[in-house]
Amino acid sequence: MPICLRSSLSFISMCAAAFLVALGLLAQTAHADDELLVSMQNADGESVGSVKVNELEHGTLFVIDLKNLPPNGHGFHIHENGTCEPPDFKSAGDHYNPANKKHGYDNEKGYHAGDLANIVVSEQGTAQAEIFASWLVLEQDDDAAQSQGDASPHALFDGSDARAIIIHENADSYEADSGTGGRIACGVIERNEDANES
Ligand SMILES: [Cu+2]
Ligand SMILES: [Zn+2]
Repeated sequence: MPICLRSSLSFISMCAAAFLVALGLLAQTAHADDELLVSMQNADGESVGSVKVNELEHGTLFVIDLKNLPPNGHGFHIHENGTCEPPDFKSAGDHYNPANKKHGYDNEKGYHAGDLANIVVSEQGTAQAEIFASWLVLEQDDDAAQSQGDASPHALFDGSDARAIIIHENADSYEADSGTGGRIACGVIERNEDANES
């Protein structure tokens, strides 16, 4: 901004205004990049709704809006591979587990970074819920990781551009044997490409 080098007062204030506008644009861009929309599909390749993955100041929020699912509780996890091949969705691999833990919130050797809370589907086949994971961020911030030491959050895209959200047949017991059974829906969480360009 060569205009900023001029010393007249009016140019200085114009320069400050241009800088503030630029800051505002930057903030907007950063916010948009922090929210990813995941389309969920069932074993027949039909849509069962969506999940918004939204990085907040202190963790990651999953905003769930689902339909056409069987009623009652279902395990809801992040799996390591960002590929959803129906009908069994085994392509998504195991639970995302960068810290080499065991499964389950109620397991003394647990839990996986990809372990999330169950969703409950209504008699109408719909589910609206918000699940917050304080231990997850989208991208690793190196400065934050150093200052927080062992308590540093796990970055969803550490070592990969994509992960999967899986919905299981049964509710998760939160114990070592999750009891969740088969995989009934899958969606790919993909890194926002715009974030890499800026
Ligand atoms: Cu799972
Ligand atoms: Zn797990």
